[in-house]
Amino acid sequence: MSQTASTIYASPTDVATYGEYTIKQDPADPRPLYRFTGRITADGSSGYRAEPGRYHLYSGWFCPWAQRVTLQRALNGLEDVISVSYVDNSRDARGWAFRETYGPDPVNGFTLLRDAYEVTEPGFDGHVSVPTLWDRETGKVVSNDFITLGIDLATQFGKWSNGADLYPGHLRAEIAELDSWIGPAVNRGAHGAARNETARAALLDAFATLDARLADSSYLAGGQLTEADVRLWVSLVRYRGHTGDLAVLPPLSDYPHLWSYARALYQLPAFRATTDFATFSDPTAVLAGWDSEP
Ligand SMILES: N[C@@H](CCC(=O)N[C@@H](CS)C(=O)NCC(=O)O)C(=O)O
Repeated sequence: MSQTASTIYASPTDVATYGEYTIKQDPADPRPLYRFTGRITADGSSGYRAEPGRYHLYSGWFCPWAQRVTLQRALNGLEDVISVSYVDNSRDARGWAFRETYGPDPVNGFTLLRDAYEVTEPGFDGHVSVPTLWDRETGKVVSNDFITLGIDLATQFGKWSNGADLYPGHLRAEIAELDSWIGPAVNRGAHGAARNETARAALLDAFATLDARLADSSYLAGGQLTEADVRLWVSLVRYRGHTGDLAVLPPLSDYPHLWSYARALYQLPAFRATTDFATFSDPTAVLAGWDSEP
């Protein structure tokens, strides 16, 4: 029997009826709001063995944290190993939902991403976020922890991957060191930088440091493409387009080495395939600039 649109799609986003999406932490409830931290391992010792066809990634085109994982998947050539689908770009209190924009949930037929969490933990009241990794075998959410998801995709699927090593052992300490300042200043800081002077100063200071670092290197660590570049790039591509007021935020082209680095990465198929500028909130974030020769 064929399903009708109303059974496979959520009704349109309707904040007037449902309200805004919010998370309220109950002070008496000590459980983390991001509760799903399962790890995938090549040998299966974690309970989640790396296997083709077993996992599904719920993603969102707009989301930098989700793009880290879709980028890892593409850079490792795992498109046929881990399936992916995309939630709609807007939400109300029901959270992320499947709508006509990107099609239905191909695995479970859920209309709301929340349903995946509810099946996994009845009564779940924490964050319903992308990225979310689903396990077809146990019928549960494995993880919505973007850091470990990215690392597990990069390191545990070697048997099926194209051999790219984005998280090499000898560069992990350096990648962590980069994360310790790029994380707060850029990945988490960019969002408030238009409104908050301290955040803006930290962001622009990080851009200046990155610009100097990239003056004679095409990549952030070890002279090769790594997880550090993935983490930075997903925020760079959304800078101004997704995070702010163009009047107070200087264009990336003010940082010529950083800008050239960002555009060079955009020339790579995995970066292009996982980016959709149309899903960023500001239409003036013009693709043309990104598409010009670095
Ligand atoms: N904030 C998350 C990262 C993922 C994230 O924030 N995703 C956003 C979309 S860009 C989301 O789904 N937010 C809903 C929520 O966190 O409840 C974390 O720290 O683990």
